[in-house]
Amino acid sequence: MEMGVKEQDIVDSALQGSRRDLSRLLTLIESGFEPNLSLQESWTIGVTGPPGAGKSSLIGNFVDYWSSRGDKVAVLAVDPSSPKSGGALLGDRMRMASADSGDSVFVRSLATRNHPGGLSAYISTMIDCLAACGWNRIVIETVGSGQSDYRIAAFADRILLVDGPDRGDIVQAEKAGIIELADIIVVNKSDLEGSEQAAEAITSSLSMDTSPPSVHLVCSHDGTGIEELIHDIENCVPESRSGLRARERLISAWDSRLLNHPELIRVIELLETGRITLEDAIREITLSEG
Ligand SMILES: Nc1nc2c(ncn2[C@@H]2O[C@H](COP(=O)(O)OP(=O)(O)OP(=O)(O)O)[C@@H](O)[C@H]2O)c(=O)[nH]1
Ligand SMILES: [Mg+2]
Repeated sequence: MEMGVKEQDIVDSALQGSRRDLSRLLTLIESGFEPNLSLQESWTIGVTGPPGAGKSSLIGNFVDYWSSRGDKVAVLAVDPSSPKSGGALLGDRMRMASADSGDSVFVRSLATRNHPGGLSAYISTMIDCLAACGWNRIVIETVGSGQSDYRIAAFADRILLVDGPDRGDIVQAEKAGIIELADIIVVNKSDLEGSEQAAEAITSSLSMDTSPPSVHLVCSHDGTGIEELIHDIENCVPESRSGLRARERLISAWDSRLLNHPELIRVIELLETGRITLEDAIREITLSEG
């Protein structure tokens, strides 16, 4: 999309701190708009894990900590599965924080359903945009209900995997290969039975790794272990897993390109009816690349 006068006004206003125009700008980006921004260094963390593990609650803790320290925290919540605990919870925090510490929290929900190839085409631009607008802590919350969901977390420079005391959750994460991507693993709900065993099981399953992620047992309800966790997050070296993350970003972008390809339906039909081979199909797609 070409940048028109109206778009430029929105960009300028967002850069000057208008939250409303920042929201509008993110909506424009979702529809393919690429603003001309001077690149800013960004600080990003992806928070992923199974539905209900406590990602939003944990992020709420981070928001309180960072905003009270004077940081500006932006949260991109991808497909919050429970609007009540996700969006609303952070919404409450946002109101709370803005009451006593100014406009220091910005929360935006993003739905993948309108984007067949996922959000990978937009997420980097959104991050750049938030950073340019002065948000110095950018959190991406994604529900890990499938590999491509987890994968979006790889667009952040640090990855936090959140789990509950239920061993089944971590097995799911293992299968999706997210454990290798995680810089830090959090077992939340330490107030519940089984959480300690879950943390131990995870730690021992990682003992063969050369640089295993650290494992934290926390309770986002009463704050147990949160400060140590934040300390670890702050000291996390983003370079250590950058190769793995680059790989995931590439796969996301590739998937997205394929799923949005104008010839995709035609090529699938040809495949379906046996008129071309899989090799031909790939050639068709790559040759007709615009
Ligand atoms: N007992 C206990 N419950 C918790 C804790 N943290 C969160 N919960 C509860 O777990 C439920 C899910 O919490 P959320 O923070 O919404 O979890 P989530 O991972 O963001 O969930 P989705 O975004 O829907 O995938 C809520 O009912 C929380 O109150 C905790 O430390 N202890
Ligand atoms: Mg949530």
